[in-house]
Amino acid sequence: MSDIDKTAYDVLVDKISRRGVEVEKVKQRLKTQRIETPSWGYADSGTRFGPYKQAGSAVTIQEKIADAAQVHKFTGIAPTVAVHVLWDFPNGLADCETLAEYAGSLGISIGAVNPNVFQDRDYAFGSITNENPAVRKRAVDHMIDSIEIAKKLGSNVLSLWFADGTDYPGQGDFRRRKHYAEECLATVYKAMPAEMRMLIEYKPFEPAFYHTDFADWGMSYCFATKLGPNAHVLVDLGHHFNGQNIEHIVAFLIDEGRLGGFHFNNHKYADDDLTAGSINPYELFLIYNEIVKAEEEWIDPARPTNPPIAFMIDQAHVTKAKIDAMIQTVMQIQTAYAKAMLVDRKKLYEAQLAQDVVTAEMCLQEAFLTDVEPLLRRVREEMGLAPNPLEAFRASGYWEKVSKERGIRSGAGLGA
Ligand code: AFD
Ligand code: MN
Ligand code: MN
Repeated sequence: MSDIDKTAYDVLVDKISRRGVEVEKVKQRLKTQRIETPSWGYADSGTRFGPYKQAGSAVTIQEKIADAAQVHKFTGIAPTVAVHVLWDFPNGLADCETLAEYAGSLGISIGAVNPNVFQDRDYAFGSITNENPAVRKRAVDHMIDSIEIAKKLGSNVLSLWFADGTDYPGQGDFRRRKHYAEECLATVYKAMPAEMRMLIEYKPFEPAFYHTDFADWGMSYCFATKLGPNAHVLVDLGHHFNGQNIEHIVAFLIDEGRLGGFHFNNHKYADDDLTAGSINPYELFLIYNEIVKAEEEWIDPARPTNPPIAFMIDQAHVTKAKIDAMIQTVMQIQTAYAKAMLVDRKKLYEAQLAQDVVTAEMCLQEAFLTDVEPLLRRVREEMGLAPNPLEAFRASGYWEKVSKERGIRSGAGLGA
């Protein structure tokens, strides 16, 4: 039968089978892919020039969870929501009483718990690196309270980001601040239950303009390895200087068994929190190429195995409709994963050994340039989902209903 007579799916299956890729295994892995969405992505956000309010944006944690449940309902692979302690639980533990059950009633659960030690003005000169021991203690106590909240919510991931840093040379002592941070992290680490993981995020710039105390992957790695086996590095794609090779950082951390998770987004100039893959889809593919390689290659018992990776989105869309953009992001990440599984790894390995640069590069490019839509549509149909999650959500009438009920409001969080 000529390619013209076959469906797009059959033509795709033929093509990728010729690369030695087992399509049924790819489909199964796509069905079990898991992406976590952030509660703060459903609420109003903004820029440093002010909040940008949209009619219908979620305000309460219950509304955020209801919106997140829509993303999972139509994509089938977003069953957990990351929460932000002060933005979602302004009254702390009291706000969490029935939340796990509520999320469960909507078919989702709570994922990472993010303490907030960067918004209160007490932290203007640092949280766990502050010269004032009372401020350091306040930050540590908040993180320990966040551990209690995580236990209440059934979460095993404590996700830490510190805005600590200075704006001018001389303002702070790098090494004394590092010692304060090590001491505080050790106290928090010891307070975690055995099954909990600490993810330590890094960011080289903003809001501090001269230095940040957790500036790059190496510093987070160093803090994590001093703490113990349950502390890992969190890679936020927007937290690198332009041109940095993030897929190399990812490969290195996987090889050291310390890649704890991602905050997916994309950037053009800074930490823009744009939709993943919207500016540089090839970078997202190359990152997933390292993840897929690590999933597939024989595990060398002599080397550390990487813990389960938390694939989380960290975006707070300003100009896009919130739930549309979150579904779009999940679809972008799904596409990157599907393409990365289509690499002819045998041919790539042989080309690398032979120093055949063009063939090796073409192995990646031909996978990246493969239209995987027919495969994704088939996977969704086999999962009992609409072939296009975004179109299906838009046709559902959910947003028309809630945006009319909610209107434009003020609330907690980024866009308060
Ligand atoms: C900001 C920070 C960082 C953090 C996120 C949620 O840059 O990425 O993970 O807020 O707290 O984007
Ligand atoms: Mn982040
Ligand atoms: Mn960020």
